[in-house]
Amino acid sequence: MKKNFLTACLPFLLAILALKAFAQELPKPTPRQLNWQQLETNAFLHFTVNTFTDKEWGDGTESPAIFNPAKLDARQWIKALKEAGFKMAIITAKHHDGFCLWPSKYTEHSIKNSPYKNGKGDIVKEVADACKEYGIKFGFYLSPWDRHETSYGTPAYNDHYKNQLKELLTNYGEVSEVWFDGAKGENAKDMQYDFDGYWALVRKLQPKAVLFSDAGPDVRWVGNERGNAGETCWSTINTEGMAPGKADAKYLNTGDANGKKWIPAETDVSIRPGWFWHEKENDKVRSPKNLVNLYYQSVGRNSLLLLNIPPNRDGLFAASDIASIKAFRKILNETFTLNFAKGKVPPKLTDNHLNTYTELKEGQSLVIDLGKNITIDRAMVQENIARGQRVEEAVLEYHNGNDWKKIQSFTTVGYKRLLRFGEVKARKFRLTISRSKSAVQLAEIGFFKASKDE
Ligand code: FUL
Repeated sequence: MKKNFLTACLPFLLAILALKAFAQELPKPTPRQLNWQQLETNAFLHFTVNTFTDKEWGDGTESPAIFNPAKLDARQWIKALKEAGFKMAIITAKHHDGFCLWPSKYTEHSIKNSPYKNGKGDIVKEVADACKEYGIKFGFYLSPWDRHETSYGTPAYNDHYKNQLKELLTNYGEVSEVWFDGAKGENAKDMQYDFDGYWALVRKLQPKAVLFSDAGPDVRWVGNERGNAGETCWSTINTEGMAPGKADAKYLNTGDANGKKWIPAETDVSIRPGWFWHEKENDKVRSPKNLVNLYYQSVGRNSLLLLNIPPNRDGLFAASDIASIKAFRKILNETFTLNFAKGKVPPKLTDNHLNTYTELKEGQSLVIDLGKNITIDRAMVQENIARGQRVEEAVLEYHNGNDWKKIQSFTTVGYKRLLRFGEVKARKFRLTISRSKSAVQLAEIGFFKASKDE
């Protein structure tokens, strides 16, 4: 009798166990999200009629005749980006003013009615070709909000938008990211965008491209335009009730430890106060040091830095902007090339591969003995995010000969956590996982001394 009862219960017990295991499964990135995250620094290119009218938002009444970047050289932009270590360039193919940088068949409000190359130009193509030539990825921004198009505000606009999307997805080779801006202004407030339809089109025509909008589907907004990812930054969120233009910026900034979807944060910020080039902002270009700070606040907090460098009226990057991004990369290289942990920890922890890792359970520590006293002021920790994000809290300490002393405690790690602290001279360091969702897959660890220019 007793045996029969147990036999009868067994399938239920197994089902409960299986359900529990399923419930604890952590969200994980898709291969395209995983590749995207590891790019670390991408570039935004804001360029349209605004560059010539000195505005940030055009109203759609601008004449294409004003758009004449006579010396335009997209190779100059992309070469500078490549040399400064950027991995992708995203061009504003159409901003809110509706002016198209490519000769779209579906509107007259484009470069084809501009003096630029006598109406025969195609700046999207010039950028895509330059990206191919220099070996960086290509993406585009196509503003859903359109202040010029007459069908805007009616269901027909969705077809118009999809037609334009299709042109961009089919005529320019591989596309790695499509940016769907949530900004939507006063004209036709009740315009219902068919985002599901837009996204399905990208999936069909460019399956490797990640889709950005406020709350995903692949990549989310970081919640501000100051270049500041949350001190705690989860790659997971819940998206119920959110849509482009309707998302809680604070929530997006930190993500959600209990989020069910993997949608990492992208930190978009401009090298100048505005997104577009303005003469009066020529002396307000962020310094290399300032850009390095942005890197720590974005990449160093489990996000990706999308830095905007706006071409000027000649159609060139200003020399000041190029100098700044180059010096920025030089500082990063100087700081991060020599990892003092290399050779002192299992090789898999310094091999630059996320999928080779050491497991650390909650409460466990890794002691790193550098063999002699070394002065450091930067540290790096990375998780194998292919299996989800697990660290909730951790602490880095050094041994002063008698005791362990705290350097810094921190929360999330995810793809990368960078720590900055005053110089510490020690031989032994200790990383402890104080709290974690499940056993942490520690992929990389690094100890560095910052470049003197930082
Ligand atoms: C915002 C836009 O309104 C700005 O002009 C800029 O394009 C920025 C990246 O997104 O929503």
